[in-house]
Amino acid sequence: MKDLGELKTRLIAQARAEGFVSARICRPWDVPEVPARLRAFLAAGYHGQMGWMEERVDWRANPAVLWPEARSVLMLAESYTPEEDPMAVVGLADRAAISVYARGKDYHDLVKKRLKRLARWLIAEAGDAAQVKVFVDTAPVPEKALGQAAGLGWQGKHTNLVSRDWGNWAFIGSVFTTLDLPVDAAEPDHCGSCRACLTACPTEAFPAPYQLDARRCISYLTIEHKGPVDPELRPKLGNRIYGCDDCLAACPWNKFAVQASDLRYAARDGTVAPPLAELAALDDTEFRARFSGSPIKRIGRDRFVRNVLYAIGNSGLGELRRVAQGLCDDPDETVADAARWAVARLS
Ligand code: B12
Ligand code: SF4
Ligand code: SF4
Repeated sequence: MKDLGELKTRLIAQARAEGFVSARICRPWDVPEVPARLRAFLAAGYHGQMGWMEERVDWRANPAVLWPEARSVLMLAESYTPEEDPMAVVGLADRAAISVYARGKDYHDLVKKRLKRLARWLIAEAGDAAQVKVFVDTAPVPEKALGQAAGLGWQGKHTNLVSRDWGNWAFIGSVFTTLDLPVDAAEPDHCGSCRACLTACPTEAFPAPYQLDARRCISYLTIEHKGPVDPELRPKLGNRIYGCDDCLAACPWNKFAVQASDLRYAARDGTVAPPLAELAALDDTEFRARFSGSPIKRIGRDRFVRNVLYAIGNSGLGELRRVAQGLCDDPDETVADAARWAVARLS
């Protein structure tokens, strides 16, 4: 067996060469607090319609159960720091706000390719006896908790991973392996008395620091939630039509944010402040063509136009009433409901 300490040093260097901003190692069983917290989250119903979170709870709660032969988990952070001010578009009445992570190419594809290359490198170096599996939001893995255990950063009060070296604009990926690689120290919490993310949230989605009620989160409401959104919450969406960045943008540790690792995360044409009227007019074919390769495509035209209509209703712009009026008889009942709501708000 090769020297695993030396292999780890070269593996981390290889991960950095691939573009990951940080790479650190923990054991799969280093997250003993997760099972009780995940069960509490589910028992409170905070997952809303994300019924898939109730499946394979034993795996999601405990990575050691997910793959019992695994001995080490390499946790990786990939920066997608925006070049433009992420909040500049929020409040531009006739424009749509699309969250930073969805302005470029789908991160699942980009991160997964990098993880696979890294896994192939590891097998080539360690020999066939080593087994490896890679994940990026593709399996029931508690990525943030593992990231903290490995020392990538800590789970901030907004529940996302934050680092003193790269802020919070980063995706997380993992490489599980049967190799017994030396581990790194967990990262302690550095939130202190700060509450910036909690107060920045437009929908008061945090019942307590470090806990998110997804049912109130704009990211959940615009991406995951099917059917009509609770009328009480619709005005709070503002012009956010896909995801939300308010809590992330508020974090003071972003002064240490590093440049995005891949140019393909940069905003593509038509994703920074596109006109609401233009988006409301998209039919299914146009929607698919416009958002090909983007994570936005996943929600489909109907949910997307529903979100655009809530933003139109929140715009206060009488001239957009006509746009909403034209969708009041849309074949999709949720779109038609959103259009009627928007017309009523603008009347
Ligand atoms: C489901 C999900 C969502 C849901 C629910 C989010 C959530 N916070 O749970 C919704 C749709 C709302 C969502 C939104 C977003 N998401 Co998301 N999401 C996930 C997913 C698939 C699972 C997360 C999960 O298991 N949640 C369940 C709860 C129980 O887990 P948890 O938040 O970790 O809960 C912990 C805390 O509550 C904590 N806790 C409870 N009490 C206490 C007390 C103390 C003192 C402490 C310290 C902790 C603590 O313990 C719990 C268990 O660890 C992960 C990918 C993955 N496989 O992990 C991506 C992931 C978390 N999402 C991500 C992103 C980028 C986002 C958005 C920023 C996208 C956007 N711009 O709109 C927003 C952020 C919203 C927010 N404030 O969290 C990234 C986060 C990267 C990072 N730096 O952390 C991930 C990791 C995907 C990835 N691979 O990069 N997401
Ligand atoms: S993503 Fe937006 S709505 Fe969700 S918790 Fe953060 S600030 Fe609140
Ligand atoms: S904004 Fe403040 S409280 Fe929230 S995660 Fe960042 S440091 Fe922690």
